Amino acid sequence: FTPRFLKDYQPAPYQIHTVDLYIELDDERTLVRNQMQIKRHGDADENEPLVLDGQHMELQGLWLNGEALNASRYQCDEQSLTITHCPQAFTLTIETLVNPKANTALEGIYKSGGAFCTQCEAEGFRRISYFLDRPDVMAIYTTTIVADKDKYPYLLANGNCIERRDLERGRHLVTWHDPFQKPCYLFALVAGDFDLLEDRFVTQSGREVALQLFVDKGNLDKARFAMQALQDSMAWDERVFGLEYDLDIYMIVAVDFFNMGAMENKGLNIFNSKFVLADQRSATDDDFFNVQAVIGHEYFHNWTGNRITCRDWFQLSLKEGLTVFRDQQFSADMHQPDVTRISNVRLLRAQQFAEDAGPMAHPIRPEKVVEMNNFYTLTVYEKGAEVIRMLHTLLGEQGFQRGMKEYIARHDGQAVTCDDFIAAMAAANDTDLQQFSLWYSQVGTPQVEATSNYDANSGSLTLTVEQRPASGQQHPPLLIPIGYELLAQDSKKVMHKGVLSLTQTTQQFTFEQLNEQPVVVLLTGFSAPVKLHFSQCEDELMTIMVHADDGFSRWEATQILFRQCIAHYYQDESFSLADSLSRAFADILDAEVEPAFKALQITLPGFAEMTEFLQDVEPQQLLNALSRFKLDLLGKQQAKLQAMYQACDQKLQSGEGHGAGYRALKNACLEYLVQGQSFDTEVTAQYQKASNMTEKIAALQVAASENLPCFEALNRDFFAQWQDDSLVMDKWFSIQARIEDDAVFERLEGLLNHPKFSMRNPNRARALIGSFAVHNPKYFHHASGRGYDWLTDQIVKLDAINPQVASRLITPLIQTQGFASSVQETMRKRLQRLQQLDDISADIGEKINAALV
Ligand code: BAL
Ligand code: ZN
Repeated sequence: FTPRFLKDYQPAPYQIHTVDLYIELDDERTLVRNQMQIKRHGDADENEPLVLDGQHMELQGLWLNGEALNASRYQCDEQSLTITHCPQAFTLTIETLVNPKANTALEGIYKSGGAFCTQCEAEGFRRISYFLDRPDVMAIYTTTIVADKDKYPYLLANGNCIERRDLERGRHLVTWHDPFQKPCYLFALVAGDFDLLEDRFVTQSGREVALQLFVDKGNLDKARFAMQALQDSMAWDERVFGLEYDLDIYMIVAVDFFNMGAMENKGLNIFNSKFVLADQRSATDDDFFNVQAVIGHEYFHNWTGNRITCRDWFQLSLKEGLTVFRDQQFSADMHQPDVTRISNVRLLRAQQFAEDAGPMAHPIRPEKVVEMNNFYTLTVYEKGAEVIRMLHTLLGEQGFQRGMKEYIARHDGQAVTCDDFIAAMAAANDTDLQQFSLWYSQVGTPQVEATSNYDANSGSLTLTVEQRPASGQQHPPLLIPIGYELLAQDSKKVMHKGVLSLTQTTQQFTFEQLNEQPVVVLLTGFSAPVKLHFSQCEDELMTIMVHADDGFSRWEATQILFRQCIAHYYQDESFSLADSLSRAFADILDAEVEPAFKALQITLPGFAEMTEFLQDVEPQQLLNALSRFKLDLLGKQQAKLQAMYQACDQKLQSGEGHGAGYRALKNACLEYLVQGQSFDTEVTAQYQKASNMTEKIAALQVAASENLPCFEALNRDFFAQWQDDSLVMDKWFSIQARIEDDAVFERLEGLLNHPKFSMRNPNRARALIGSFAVHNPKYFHHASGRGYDWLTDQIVKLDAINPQVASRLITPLIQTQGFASSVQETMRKRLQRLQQLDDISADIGEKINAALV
């Protein structure tokens, strides 16, 4: 497993300027003829060989300037094709055969159901043809596809369609030309028989763009929401960023077999159907939210990723961090900003913080990579977006947009670096961002410690703020924006608010002329991806919980109270709920706030979030603490929770207000109410009455997790009703994996052999294996180690089929940090077993080696 290093970057000695592809599709013998115009770079040595990347292909023929190449001029191995004595400019034609049907890794050309499709990011194009498979090689593509017309009436590729005709033997040919130069990772091809939803978008300059959404037959109604989301994304990018779409057509194809969420191929996005198909009956409110966010994300890539791309893969966050920030802003504008922001932070703290503290910790711009697919991480994406958000906070919306304009003016059509982005931002705002750019190279979650001191005589408040690198890390002080509010004790009004720039290891900030001691709110809006330590008493937190302007801080105050309380339960088996906290919980339930916000406020920190805040965690002890705390809250506030549950139900039945908010709150109450096991009738009623998946699946989920008597009947009913809907079946498998009873391992074995289960379908594998490892901590962390064994067994099987998916699913096993040493040891034994296997993929090998150093 040989690593590559950012410091070793060299420009390619050759550039490929045009690519003409002729592809005759066949299940097992797809022919690819690739004709390229290539030039040697002016600075390169004329003896420099041309080394093209290529894997899993059969070379059929090779021509240079039309002449078949003599065998002495080239060498071919499992990874590359090397050609010597190349002229300065030439045409190279390569013919290869590939086998889409045997391609279970789902990179390059493969079959999803009956359709051919492609996935080239990061390094999948090398499975289609020999190529300089790196993002700084940008070319103009013309793609001709030939296939059987009955089976594959739609033949799609990037750009505009320039030719279409029938051929002999029932075949047809379609040619596409993409006028924008692009790296090969943005190449795409699809051939299949679909239902097509069509619409249009008129851009701000008056150009008409055809919008086409291709879905499996019978699913047209489930595509309408995605079409609306696309139109909303296009309008939003024009309104907020002034960015207009550039081609005459924008196509999205939904496929069932897909490693990622979706892919931003130029003009031809390919999506996991999970992020396209949605209707009220079969999709939850979260599914709708995600469809809109992912449609937006891929669309926004057209500028941040496609028009301006990455010089090399170490720069991935250049496009991903920025585009996640853009999709988060889009979602915030389309929904409630506070609720959206809290969701972003929950994901970051529950998962990215763990990654940043684990064996695969890396900077948002990694410096060393074995398998690039391992770096499509929460760090590159989510922490990357937080870094962009900090820039936005420091520069303000106008300054940020000035920087974006400068970035695009300088680099449109280029493959660039994170440093280029920062330089454009700095130049446009006449500021120095050198210290800020340290965020691109630091590892781990920084710690910030704050204390406050109020001097009543002088009316001044001094905040002393100190920053420290994450444990085991070293770096100079970062520029950390710290949002704050000062709340008056009596009136509870906000006296001051703003952003402090922490630039030194320790720094003091003084506020004068305060005639009373304020309540200090720090890190408003979660203004930096740090762990804040700022000791505040219960009264202060309760004031913030109700009166802070900033919604994130109001939510965070309740979370701090909950976390502190859960820590007491964890440390002391006889601990029981203090009246003050019970009253605070009642205040939250009584408060006049949006239901979606209230739902978040009463949702307790989960297992993963709590392992971040405790040390040497004994998993069963933590689960026990979480459940006792919930039960005690229910014991004290059952009447209020029940009333709230019923009030939400009535609002929903009367169709009043925003349904999703009431559904979220109703389900959040349900999570408490089922704890006593006396809620069986209500759960059954919720399941049976629900006309939407949000309420139905929540009822089934709590019935499963609490082992309610109604579960078996509801589970059978659900399966009978939805067995032919692939996305809903993923939900069903996920629920089965979460059932907490001693029969879990036999059940899991049965599910692996279930006729609806397939290891080759990434969504299904994630639904069963991923859900068990992440959402069934009681049995995943079973003291016997059986949970770790089961995951290890599945990783071995999956790695032989699809290393990329296997490598994602191993995450809970490598993140041993935070657990008690005996737990870590039990986990490591399973990793050692994997390390001893001969034929493990580079994807898994890189992670295990990192975990076992
Ligand atoms: N570029 C890979 C999928 C995505 O981030 O949009
Ligand atoms: Zn992306």
